[in-house]
Amino acid sequence: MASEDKNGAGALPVVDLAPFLTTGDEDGTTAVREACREYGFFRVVNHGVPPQLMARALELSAAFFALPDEEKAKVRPVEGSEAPLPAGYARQPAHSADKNEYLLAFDPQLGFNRYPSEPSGFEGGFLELSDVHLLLLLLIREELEECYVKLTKLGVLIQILNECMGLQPGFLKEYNSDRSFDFMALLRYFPAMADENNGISEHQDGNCITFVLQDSVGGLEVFKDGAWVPADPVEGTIVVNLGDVIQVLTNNKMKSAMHRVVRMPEAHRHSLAFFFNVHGDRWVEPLPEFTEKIGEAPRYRKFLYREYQQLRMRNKTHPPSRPEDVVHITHYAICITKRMAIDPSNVDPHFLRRLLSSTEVFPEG
Ligand SMILES: O=C(O)CCC(=O)C(=O)O
Repeated sequence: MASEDKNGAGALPVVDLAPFLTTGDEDGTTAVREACREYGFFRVVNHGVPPQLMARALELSAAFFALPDEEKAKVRPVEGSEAPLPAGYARQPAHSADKNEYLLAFDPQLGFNRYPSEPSGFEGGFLELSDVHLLLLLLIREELEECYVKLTKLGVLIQILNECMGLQPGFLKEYNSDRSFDFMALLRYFPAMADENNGISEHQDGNCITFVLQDSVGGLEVFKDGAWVPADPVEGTIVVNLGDVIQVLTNNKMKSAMHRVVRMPEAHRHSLAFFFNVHGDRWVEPLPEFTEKIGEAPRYRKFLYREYQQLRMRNKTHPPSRPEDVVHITHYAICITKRMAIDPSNVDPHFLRRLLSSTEVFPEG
């Protein structure tokens, strides 16, 4: 069973993966199904990623972001790289509502990743950095790559989801067998200002499932039943949320969870998000199990994952000035026009806003 957090630290359901990871036990499936129905967000324990490794990855990330800007600039993405998204360091544009900086990394075997090397001045011994800081930098590649490998393994959750969705055994594993579009983002959020505290605006992730590691600062929030619920840090646990691909495949039976990050006063927050994706050449559309086989109309037209991922990245690198120009999954929504009485007080305002900003509207049938 999915249990609730007992310490009041963010009321996310907690799923113990030990039974599933050790024996392939059904319990994992039941707990995930309950958690997905409730929130689309849950916390996993006994997930196979050693807590010490998680802590070190976050420390190293903090050490990286604490480097002077000119050092971070040395690992900016390489122009013309064939990485699915720009691998390396970036900072949100000044006019973006989001106030954070990040480092994107792909599967280490693909050779796209950029890591800091010796800071300038190393040879001359004129470093302003502490020895601890230097040591962390020398370890960063190895530790982050180990973390990447472990988080990729946690992608086994896709098999639990397959079961929860009632699909043919092995369907999602086969559909989603290529790992070259997965990526990991190290994030640093700046301290809140007196009058402004947005870290990442409310959004749903565009991928399949996301795994989030966070330091002790807090600020991640999940939208549920019309309110923002904190997903506070709990040491050693990983927060998991469903993304748009699962929402589309299930024709909205499972929801891509709405979330945001609020910045805290006087503290930088560090997190590490691993985005378990599908390959860019995959077509994504509602599966027959959630449409024709149950007599329901598809709520999305089919799209190539690569296209959606690029559009989403553009939201980040070139944030549109009008909120209605930000691309969400509603970009592919088929608007089912039925005459119905809507009580505005019962409509989720986020859903309504996205629906109205959808650029493609199709009549039913
Ligand atoms: O920093 C976090 O906790 C979440 C990050 C996130 O939502 C994102 O990168 O899409």
